[in-house]
Amino acid sequence: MDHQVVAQLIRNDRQNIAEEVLRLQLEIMPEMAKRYSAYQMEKTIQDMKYHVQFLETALFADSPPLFINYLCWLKELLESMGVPLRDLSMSVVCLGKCLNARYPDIYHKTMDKIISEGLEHLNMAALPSETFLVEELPYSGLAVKYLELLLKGERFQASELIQDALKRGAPIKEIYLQVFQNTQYELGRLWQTGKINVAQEHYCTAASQFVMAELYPYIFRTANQGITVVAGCVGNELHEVGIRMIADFMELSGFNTYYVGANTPAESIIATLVAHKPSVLAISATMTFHVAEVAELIQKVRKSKECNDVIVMVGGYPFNIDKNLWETVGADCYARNAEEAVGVLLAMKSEVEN
Ligand code: B12
Repeated sequence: MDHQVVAQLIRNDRQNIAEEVLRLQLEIMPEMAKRYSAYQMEKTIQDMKYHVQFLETALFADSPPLFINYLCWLKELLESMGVPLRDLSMSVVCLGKCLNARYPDIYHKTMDKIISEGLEHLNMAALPSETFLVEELPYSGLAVKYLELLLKGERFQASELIQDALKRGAPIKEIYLQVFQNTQYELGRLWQTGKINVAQEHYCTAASQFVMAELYPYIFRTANQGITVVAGCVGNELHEVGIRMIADFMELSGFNTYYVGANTPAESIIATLVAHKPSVLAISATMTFHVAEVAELIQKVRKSKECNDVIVMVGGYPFNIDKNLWETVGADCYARNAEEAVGVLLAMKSEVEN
């Protein structure tokens, strides 16, 4: 398939492409060198690498939405930093030029399709992203108060707020999805729009992981059905809260879980499957450029005689953008969130039990 071949070619040449794109852009916009500080220039090279990585994944999966979503996200991020939209648009144009100059004509149509759809969306007027703590949602008042406390640095009070809500009858699953998940999404939005800094996001995330851990006496009390799920992230993926929620919801539903968290090399995941013989492997990726790694991991699992019968479930940010992506990577199933994940596994119960 042309799109996967060209994705692989680009992957092998990422750094050179990123440098070449910046060189081309500086040729077309020489004044950029005066407008940007040395630090901004360094960041721009990093951005070019991200352009290449996201495009590469969109090509791998033949999925324009993955590249479009990236560009729209980056547009809002750069806007909050005062970077003009024309700089971003031009960098994408230069990426297209660079790739066409580098690779044979047979790949041009495939690459142009994704780049031109991306540019089209980039140049559309867009509303700023809206809060995730929407008033109409259940427990939104609790989520707002919880986030306010975390942003003030009051993690113990935030913990008390959650313990109190539990005592008053708020279900753990609602607290997870409506409070922890939505406040995490809101933190991302606040960072992306320049309203909080990286340290604030780190503090709040660490505090929420601590508050979640305090709920474990309630979670690990559930009767076990004897079905094991191994849950973790592919290598280099640092976002672990989503897959931890998946593991906790599975545990709450009576599955036995073996949670390995972020950044787990394929070989270690396979060794875990061989050692623990789970019925299900739940794999998470948040950064779109880790999708190819998910596909590679699944291929390795399928090739291994000792664990090729495991059911592979995937999920995370890119899988929620492109609803067919789970099939592209060769998984058996996918779910949008922790609640749906339990539903999907329960619906497959007879398969899972065998
Ligand atoms: C916290 C955070 C971090 C932390 C993570 C720490 C940790 N211990 O986990 C750190 C600081 C490491 C981090 C780093 C980065 N981050 Co970050 N991060 C976030 C943030 C704010 C919250 C993530 C989170 O906790 N979500 C809450 C969980 C519960 O939600 P979830 O992951 O979606 O999971 C649910 C579903 O997706 C699904 N699901 C997830 N996995 C699975 C698996 C299976 C099997 C199934 C069935 C379902 C499923 O179910 C889950 C539960 O309901 C998000 C914002 C966001 N919108 O998510 C940004 C965000 C994901 N990060 C972002 C970015 C850009 C980065 C960095 C590139 C920043 C940088 N320049 O370095 C790096 C990349 C690191 C890497 N290589 O992985 C962007 C990504 C944008 C994009 N277009 O891709 C986001 C969206 C922020 C933003 N709005 O701009 N980040």
